[in-house]
Amino acid sequence: MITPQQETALLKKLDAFQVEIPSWGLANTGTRFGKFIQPAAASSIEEKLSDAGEVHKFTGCCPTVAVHVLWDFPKGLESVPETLSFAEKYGVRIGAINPNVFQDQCYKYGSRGNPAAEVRRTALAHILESVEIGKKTGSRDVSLWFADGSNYPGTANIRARAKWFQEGLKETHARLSPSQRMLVEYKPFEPAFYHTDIADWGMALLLARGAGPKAKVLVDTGHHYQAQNIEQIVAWLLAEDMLGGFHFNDRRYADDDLTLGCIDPYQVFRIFHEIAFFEWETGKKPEIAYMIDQSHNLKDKIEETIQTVIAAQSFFAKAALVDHAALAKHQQKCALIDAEECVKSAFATDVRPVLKAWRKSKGLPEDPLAAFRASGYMKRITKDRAEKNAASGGSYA
Ligand code: RM4
Ligand code: MN
Ligand code: MN
Repeated sequence: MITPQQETALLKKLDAFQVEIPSWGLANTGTRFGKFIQPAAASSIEEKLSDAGEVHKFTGCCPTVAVHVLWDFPKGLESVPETLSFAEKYGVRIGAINPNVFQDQCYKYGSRGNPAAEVRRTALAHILESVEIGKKTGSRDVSLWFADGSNYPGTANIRARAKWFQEGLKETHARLSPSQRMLVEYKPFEPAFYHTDIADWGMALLLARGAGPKAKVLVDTGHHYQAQNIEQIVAWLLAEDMLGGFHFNDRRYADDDLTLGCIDPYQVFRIFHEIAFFEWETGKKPEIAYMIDQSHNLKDKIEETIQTVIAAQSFFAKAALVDHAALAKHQQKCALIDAEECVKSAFATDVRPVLKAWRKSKGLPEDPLAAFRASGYMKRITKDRAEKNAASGGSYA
């Protein structure tokens, strides 16, 4: 049961909770074996921002859209004014800028970790252009993920590559404006299968620290080995003032990019709990970018995005309900059952009525998914985009 006081506090907290959606989650994606084409998928930045605008319109908590430079700014800096005008037209803002140093042929053996200095320079130039794009779009974060690594033992100089990364990240940091940050993402494997240059949070943390004070670590929930305790990583990063943000998704096996909380809802709750507990205990309010990074290749993309945003809001709300003062006492006394029950009862609380109340107070539909379905938007874009999408083909051949 949620008390009226808890409800008032929660409504206020929800006002400050925002989720950033990825432009690439609205486009056609697939697996290693082929792309699955959906007739309504977005294939231009205008369509992606239009779809993102719908998600924001119905959920009220997704004002920003993360973008991938090569996919969304094909002409780099030159594409900025047009993109900004689309964002304005569809009622969203441009969020994290994601450079792409993994797609071009020159990156076959790596980008910033490539033994060829020329390729490293090409990668850095693209990242620096992304920083400039971020200045023009008014984005706070440049979000860096590197596919770099090697497939066979003995084929790469791991230490030399780490040094090249350190240098590149320092140079990137030097170009940030006072309002910009850079986020360093890690991933244990894929596409590289023997070693990945930035494989875990320790490596990301060292690189971010070495780069400068505006560099933080980005935790993609799908980028961990099976048994890893993600909320412990989150707790450590918070304590070190190094948690910059998340890429939310869920997985069963590897980096599956499934809907947040679809496999392990308690995991998402535990992450939010560590953050809420930290904030309560320290009185600090770290700047955390809550972003989604999913591949909506089977479900309808806009609907899955709405579903994800609501999931994020509800785990956030459940974690906010933990009685922190009581929990601290139970922990101090090692009252294990009481401490555990304190956390679990918050997880078990049905927060849907509060989320509905919050939406109502904002003039939003109480059921965003149903309202989106009733809006006719899907029908319209399916008609407009089906032909172009059908022609795009799903084969990698
Ligand atoms: C990676 C990583 C990055 C994302 C790319 C597309 O696995 O999660 O954040 O930008 O996929
Ligand atoms: Mn990611
Ligand atoms: Mn990933």
